[in-house]
Amino acid sequence: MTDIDRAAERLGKTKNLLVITGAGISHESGIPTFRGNDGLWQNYRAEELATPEAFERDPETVWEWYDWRRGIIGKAEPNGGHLAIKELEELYDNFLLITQNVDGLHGRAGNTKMVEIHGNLWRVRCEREGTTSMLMDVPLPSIPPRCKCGALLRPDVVWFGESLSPHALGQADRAMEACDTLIVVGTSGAVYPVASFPSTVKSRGGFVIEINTEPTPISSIANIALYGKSGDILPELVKALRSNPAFSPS
Ligand code: BJW
Repeated sequence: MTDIDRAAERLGKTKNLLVITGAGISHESGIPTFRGNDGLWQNYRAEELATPEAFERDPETVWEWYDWRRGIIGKAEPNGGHLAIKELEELYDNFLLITQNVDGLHGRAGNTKMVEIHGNLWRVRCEREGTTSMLMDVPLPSIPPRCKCGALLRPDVVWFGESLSPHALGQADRAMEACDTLIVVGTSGAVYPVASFPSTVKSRGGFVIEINTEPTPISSIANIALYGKSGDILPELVKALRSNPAFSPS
């Protein structure tokens, strides 16, 4: 029996599925990851761009970085990995996707039972009023963009040192408590609190399946680690699940 078959067998018995994704799932859509050889932070230092201090110091540079990324993401399409996760949402009544990605590709693939736990880079927030709105222009007509009230707009994302939304954390906690299986895809497991979610699920009795091109700190606690591109492995896994005679979609 292959590891994919073993994973499909587990999914066949699963009643409540949690999926967590990171930048790796969007890599095959042409979006750079953060860490690794061609990661975004080979060229930029995180502390210079993804912190509130950096934005306070130099909003123009931070917005130029986001404008560049919005240009890449605006042209990208969901890949086979995103579409397979959308299929999983259809197959399970009890399903939640937690994505660390701010690119919006899971939503474009059709997922609705989803928490964008680090925000969304198409949404902006007024620094003075705290109100949010969508800003889809690519490239931005002026940098840094401003609210009608005159204050700076910022990307509605979670930077280092900022708290994640208590509502999103509550949803994540309930899903970690309820799920019997977690599939964790394309994350280096370097950024907290999400990096701790797989071990939380495991300690609460859940089964952890990791999908990544390479081993990560999550691999040591995963029950099954599937190494390869998520755009190949996830569709294969869904196919194996669908052909499992013991599986009846809920
Ligand atoms: C493929 C693939 C393919 C490639 N198929 N796989 C506990 C201990 C230590 C520190 C902390 C802690 N708790 C909190 C902290 C501080 C900090 C933190 O985690 N620091 C670490 C660096 C140590 N965390 C925070 O500040 C968080 N806030 C918080 O916890 O508030 C309370 C608090 C604050 C301070 C102290 C204590 C408590 C906020 C974190 C916000 C992260 N924000 C970013 C930017 C978002 C906006 C934007 O995108 O511009 O989120 S950083 C960046 O990293 C982004 C990502 O969502 C996140 C995770 O990255 P991800 O997705 O894992 O990407 P990569 O590139 O790292 O990995 C890609 C993976 O894909 C690799 O493994 C590849 O192999 C794989 N791959 N192709 C499958 N085809």
